[in-house]
Amino acid sequence: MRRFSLPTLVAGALNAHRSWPRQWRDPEPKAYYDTVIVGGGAHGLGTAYYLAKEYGLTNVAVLEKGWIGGGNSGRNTTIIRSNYLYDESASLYEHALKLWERLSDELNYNIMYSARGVLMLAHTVHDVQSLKRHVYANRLNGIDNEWLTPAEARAFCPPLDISAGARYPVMGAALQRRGGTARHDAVVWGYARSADAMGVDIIQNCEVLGFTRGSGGAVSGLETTRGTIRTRRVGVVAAGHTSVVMARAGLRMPLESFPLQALVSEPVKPVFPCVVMSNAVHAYISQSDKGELVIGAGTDQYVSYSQQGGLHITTHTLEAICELFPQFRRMKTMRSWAGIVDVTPDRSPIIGKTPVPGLYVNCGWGTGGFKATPGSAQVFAHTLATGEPHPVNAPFTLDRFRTGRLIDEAAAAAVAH
Ligand code: FAD
Ligand code: PYC
Repeated sequence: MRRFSLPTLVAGALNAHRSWPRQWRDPEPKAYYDTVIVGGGAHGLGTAYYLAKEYGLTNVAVLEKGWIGGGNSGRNTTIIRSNYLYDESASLYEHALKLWERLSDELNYNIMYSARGVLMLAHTVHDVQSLKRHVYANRLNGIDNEWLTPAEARAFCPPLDISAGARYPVMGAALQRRGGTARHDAVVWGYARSADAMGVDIIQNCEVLGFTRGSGGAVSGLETTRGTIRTRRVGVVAAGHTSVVMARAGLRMPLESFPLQALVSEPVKPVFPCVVMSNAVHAYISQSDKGELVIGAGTDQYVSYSQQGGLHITTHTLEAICELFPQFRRMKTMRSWAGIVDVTPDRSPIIGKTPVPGLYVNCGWGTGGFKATPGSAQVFAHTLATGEPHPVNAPFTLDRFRTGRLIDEAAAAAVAH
């Protein structure tokens, strides 16, 4: 018979009481909202949370075509880090990392942020030079990052094979100790619960089909599967499908959409202490608190909206993982999935105004937006509430693709795309 200790029972009762989805308030859309967020992922729900919390804006709706967290927010491998090369990106992701460090307290909801360290492997001389450049650049920006020898990397991550004859020899690694993981669906629920408590309407099964425009072409409302909603301010946060939504407002976005896949193994006892990423072999791995090895691959090579990527992509990733960590050869895959990521030409996000008055966009996170969630949401809320960018998102304009002032972070993306 299974036994429960008193602390476990008490914790269970508290969690059941706090669990936001059980207290689901599924509102009918109102006729008018000051602000509407399109997309009920963590970025969209977080934006609504900061609009209410920091700007007192509560006549806000989040419209989600499916269920909250059913997009990339609930499909990613939850890696959090801020070791980006360029100042603009380092500032954005470090802003987010600082918010992650206190997000459970802020939301009074355990999002299970775990700073277990992100280790990025170097397999070639080029990798060594590139990762060391990141270490130095990060330190100049006050961001922790350090270089480890192969032996130090193995001491930090004992399952790692550093033998000289390995198919992917390890020549060293960059370690960001403050990097780690968080529980993705808890982030969605935590933001949703708090936004809901402040009066935000979170409306599921509500797809945005079109935009209505008023004087000067400004946004005046949205056509949805649950009727017309009037509003004067819309923030689109519809990762993967941004181009589709924005086309409905007559805007062509500099984005391409690709499937990105991940999988988990059967659960096992704790065997893997950190996060390991290898861009050269297109593989990254950590172990969830449930015991599953969480493994991610690169994107498919062709644009697609199919949430089922090519089998050869994950096959390659699993072969690489077995080369790097031979003890995992006998593990079994439990389930796999894909999400659709939208990628800009410079692999950096777009957060800000559009040429349509009242229409704002937050997109282009490609393979790496989970780690940005709290920072992205907070600066987007600032932009929506004030009509001006926050200093952190000021460089990430849509306009940069016209002016040529790009932020080409491809080298730091850490995932092949
Ligand atoms: P989403 O969670 O996708 O939310 C957008 C929502 O918009 C969706 O729920 C969708 O249903 C809704 N929507 C779309 N169209 C409409 C419409 N017309 N009307 C209403 N709603 C609409 N990032 C990292 O930093 N670290 C990682 O380890 C990592 N791993 C990843 C692994 C995989 C397999 C994938 C797919 C992504 C990964 N990412 C990672 C990227 C990360 O998941 C995303 O950048 C991030 O989750 C985007 O959050 P979001 O809230 O913007 O998008
Ligand atoms: O950007 O760190 C990242 C990442 C890991 C997996 C997918 N993206």
